[in-house]
Amino acid sequence: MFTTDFNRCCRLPLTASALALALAACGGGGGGDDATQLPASGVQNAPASETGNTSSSSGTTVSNPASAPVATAPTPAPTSPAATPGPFGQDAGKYALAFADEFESGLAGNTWNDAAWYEKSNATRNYTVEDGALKIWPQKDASGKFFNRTIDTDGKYYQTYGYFEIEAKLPVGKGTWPAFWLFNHIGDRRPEIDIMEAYAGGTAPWGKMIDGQPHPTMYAATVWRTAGKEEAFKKIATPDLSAGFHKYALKWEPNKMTFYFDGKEVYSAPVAMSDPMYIMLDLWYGSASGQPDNTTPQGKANSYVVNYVRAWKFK
Ligand SMILES: [Ca+2]
Repeated sequence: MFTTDFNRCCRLPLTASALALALAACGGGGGGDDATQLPASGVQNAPASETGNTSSSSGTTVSNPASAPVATAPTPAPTSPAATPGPFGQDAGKYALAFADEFESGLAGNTWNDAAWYEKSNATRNYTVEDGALKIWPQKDASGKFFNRTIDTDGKYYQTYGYFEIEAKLPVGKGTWPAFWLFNHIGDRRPEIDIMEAYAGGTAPWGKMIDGQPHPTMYAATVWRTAGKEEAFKKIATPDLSAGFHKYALKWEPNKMTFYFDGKEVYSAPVAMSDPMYIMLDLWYGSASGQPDNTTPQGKANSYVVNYVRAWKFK
């Protein structure tokens, strides 16, 4: 449990000092697997008192919105882009499109990196852009190990505030840990906004066995002021996220962050963060999803498929 909490706690490798901070912080109300078990049908907000999402570092109490349960059906196929798309479900007139990749023509090297700044790109190719989408799939490399694949805009695109959205379908299998997040490394600070992290291999309701494979049936939204300082955390129960495309989004305002699933608000937290952040799409392994093994489906057919990523600024 503790190990699970810690691993979920911070996505980035930590320095020794940051590790100590993280361990201290995650021993508290970090919201691990002992948080409320939510029904798998539809999206529901658990009572705030049961999610343990009270900050242990800043004293900020994070509350849940009183939104009604949301039920969504997966989109069987990726949607086509509008000429000037607005955030799904939002008043488009309040937003100006600032960044968009519809993944129609390869991965633009002047926009994206294919490895995090602290690692080298693995030579085993486990991603592509085809059929109008970015696909990242589980694959063992030449040494026989699964490896992290990170697609990010570090050094190439940053944004502070606005609305951030992807439409994506998630992979299945033990150990898979797909994510969509905003991040930056500024000196020793590691501000991080996890818009979507899923753990198919995790204990229900993170994942559910279907036809012999664990499917993702919940995801988490998390905000870190820096490594080890969790400001907000929410588990969001969903339908099977590998069965079709869904929209995962964040509205980032100066004193508030609001998370959306298929255009419906699922969580809001009064967190103030003001750093420029870059965009990350990745497929990693571990944490609450467990370790990948020979049961984990490899290959393109089991991809984290991202139809688009878009970001708007407030007008
Ligand atoms: Ca697309």
